Amino acid sequence: HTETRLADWRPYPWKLDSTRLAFTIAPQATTVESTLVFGPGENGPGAEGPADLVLDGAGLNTLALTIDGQTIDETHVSRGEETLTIAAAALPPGGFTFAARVQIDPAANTALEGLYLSGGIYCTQCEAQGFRHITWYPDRPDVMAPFRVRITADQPVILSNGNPVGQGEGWAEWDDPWPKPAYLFALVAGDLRAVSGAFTTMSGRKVALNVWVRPGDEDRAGFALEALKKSMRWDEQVYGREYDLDVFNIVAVDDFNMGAMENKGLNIFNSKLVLASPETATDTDYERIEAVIAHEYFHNWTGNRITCRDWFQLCLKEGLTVFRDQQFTSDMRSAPVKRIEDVLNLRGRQFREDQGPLAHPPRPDHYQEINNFYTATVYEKGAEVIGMLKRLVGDDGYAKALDLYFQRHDGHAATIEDWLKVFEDATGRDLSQFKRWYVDAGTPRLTMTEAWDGDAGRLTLRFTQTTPPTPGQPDKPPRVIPIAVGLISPNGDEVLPTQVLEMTGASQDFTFDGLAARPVVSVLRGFSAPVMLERPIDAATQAFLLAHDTDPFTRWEAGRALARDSIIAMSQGGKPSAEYIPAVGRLLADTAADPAFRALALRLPSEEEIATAINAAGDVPDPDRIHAAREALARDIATTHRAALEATYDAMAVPGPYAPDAGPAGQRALRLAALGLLNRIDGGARAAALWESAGNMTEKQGALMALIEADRAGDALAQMEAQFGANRLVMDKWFMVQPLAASPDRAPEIAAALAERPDFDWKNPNRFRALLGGLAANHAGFHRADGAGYRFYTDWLLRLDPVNPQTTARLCSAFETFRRYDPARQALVRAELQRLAEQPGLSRNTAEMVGRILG
Ligand code: DPP
Ligand code: ZN
Repeated sequence: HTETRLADWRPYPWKLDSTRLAFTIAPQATTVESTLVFGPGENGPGAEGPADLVLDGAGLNTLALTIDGQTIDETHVSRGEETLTIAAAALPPGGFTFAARVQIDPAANTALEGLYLSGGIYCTQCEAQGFRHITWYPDRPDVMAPFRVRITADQPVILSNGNPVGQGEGWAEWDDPWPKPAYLFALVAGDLRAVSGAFTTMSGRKVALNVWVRPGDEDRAGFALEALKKSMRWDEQVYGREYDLDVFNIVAVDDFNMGAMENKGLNIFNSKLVLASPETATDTDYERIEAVIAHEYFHNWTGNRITCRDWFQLCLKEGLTVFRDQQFTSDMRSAPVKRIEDVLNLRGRQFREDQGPLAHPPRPDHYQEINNFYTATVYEKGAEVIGMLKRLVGDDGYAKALDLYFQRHDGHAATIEDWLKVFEDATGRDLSQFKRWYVDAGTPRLTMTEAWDGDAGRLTLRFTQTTPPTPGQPDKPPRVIPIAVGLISPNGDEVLPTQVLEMTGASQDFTFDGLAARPVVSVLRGFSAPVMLERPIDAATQAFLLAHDTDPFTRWEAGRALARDSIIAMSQGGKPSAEYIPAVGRLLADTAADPAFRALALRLPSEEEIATAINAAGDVPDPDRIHAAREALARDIATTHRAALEATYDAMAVPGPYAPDAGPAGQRALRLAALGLLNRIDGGARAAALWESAGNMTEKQGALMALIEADRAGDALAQMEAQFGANRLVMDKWFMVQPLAASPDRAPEIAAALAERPDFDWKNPNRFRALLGGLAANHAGFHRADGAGYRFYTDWLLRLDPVNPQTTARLCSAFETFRRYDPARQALVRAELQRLAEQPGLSRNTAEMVGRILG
């Protein structure tokens, strides 16, 4: 398949001045009439002579094509696989109107790209290249135009982007004055109910807000609406960004490949990121809903008003918007807790990606299928890079640069070079070395060694950086690394508050003078750079940092390292660190600390994290031994600290009605962390009691997972099904937790039995991901030595691929770590990947993923 390359980007030769669309909606035959007014482009016919008109389209039944009202002579038309080219000879050089009439079939659209039906609701998904499934168009983000859209549909609610300009029985017309690329187009038609509110912007304009849901779901949409208002206020207060239309609509649909989509004025969401009630959603769901509502809203400026010149620049909008939603959540909830959660997520998904065959830079320079680049690297590492930039230029420099970015690029399609230039112009810094973070893949290894000169009272820290090879990038020059450091005296007082060291060389020394005694170094505070830190440090010093560090991230990290080292040692036949179990006791006794922080500190690293660490140390992880070691450590902790865990469990019961706020959510998290440990020694008794008494889904799900682990969940699962059988989102949880929490020796069989059920609605991406993702997240179960996990998983990828290539391709990443494991497991995975590769008609999406993973 052909590759698209950044180096081949050329400006579009024509300027699209306006887009008019008229839809006549019907399930099998929707007609789309488009009228596109083109003028000469900046680099178009005037500058470079006559230019052809190249339009993108896929799966269209073309009924008519005209230029200035005249049918285009077929001799001027040539057709490619997904393009239509009209020869320059047929185009008046001063400008023209292109019109097309096409027919499409939304009912047959199972790929969920373009216009499709989800449970009777017509909706669209056009990012990245879905619009070409709707009509012929320059489907590229740097072609921006105002849209006017008229929709005729036998549906009570008809929505599109922008402001409503007219409506009647069975039709509506919408006008979006803000020039936008086609990927931000959206249309919705269906039987929907609005949960409505209003927002008055900083300049006093009133905006109508609606969250549209299916009849019956209205009582689960209020939290999303409030999150939207908070997001709008926050973006005004922190970034000075005001909303720019009279109405903001959000629609929840059940069938959606991604989480949500920022279409101008008409966000379309996966219903799991909108609908929430205490009985159906967990604290984590609430936090995610708030964050994703914010994320999509923030795109209105970072993504929509300023968009990407081409898809290689995806992290320009995604990295920045993730960074902004992380800031928002930090402000709404607990900043230290949010930082730790983000680092866990980064390490669990992005570091994993960066160390395997799918590694790519935040700004890649080639792809076969852009949908395969909506990755943890583009999103989460893209956000980390902005965090580093802010640390390097300071808060004021960041604010100035962002103001300049909005001023200079509003209404345009920009690049990473444009982004870095505003920082250079606003702060006077040279960012050429910093740019490596955008163009190089791989996670740098940062080592630190210490030299102490007691006579001089001088501490020298020596840092060394190297980045391992990644596909296509064997050698990488050093990067700029901001290293936040603090020094703590042996009595526990901080002698040097946080300082940011700027490392630019491959190896570099930093000295600290005037120290009365050798301090303990707290390094990479706040996780100041996305690197893997290696330092010689003993367990006693880690325990000291866990007790005394003033930076919550490095404090947590010290405990994490002790737990990780303990499990690794146990999995290799050794003993847990002597420091770790007593340190857990101190943590349980520290009732003054934030419960959410204590919950994070109490939770053991995942088996996947242990496997990653063993691999990074150059050894081969054994999934069964890792599983056994982690279980044994949990039992040791529970046995040693039984009384303190029971006291914590009791003390963290939250009285009164449920509230999804950070405070009570933190208490519930700590309570469930204690339950998880006690569950190893009480045979599931406490979990069974909690299952009976819990009044919210957070505790219900926690109890259910513990019951599955204790192998006594039969009644609970039956009750949950009886109560929530008709609730898709709750049943997704039901499908997910069973393979996830099952004993590895049964997980693949449990997943296979669930897949036989009539309510395993596998064409629904949420349901498919729940079951397959649940199994893939059961590390020892998925990697079971007999290959049953791999086989089951591949059988289903093969089945889904012709139906929904995007979702299939994403799920292939479960195999990205396969080279870490022993030769027998590697051979089993390779055979499954071969089976995929040899499938006739395999989608371009999946073929690219399989090809890259096989290498
Ligand atoms: N652009 C979307 C988002 O990240 C993904 N389709 O919000
Ligand atoms: Zn986004």
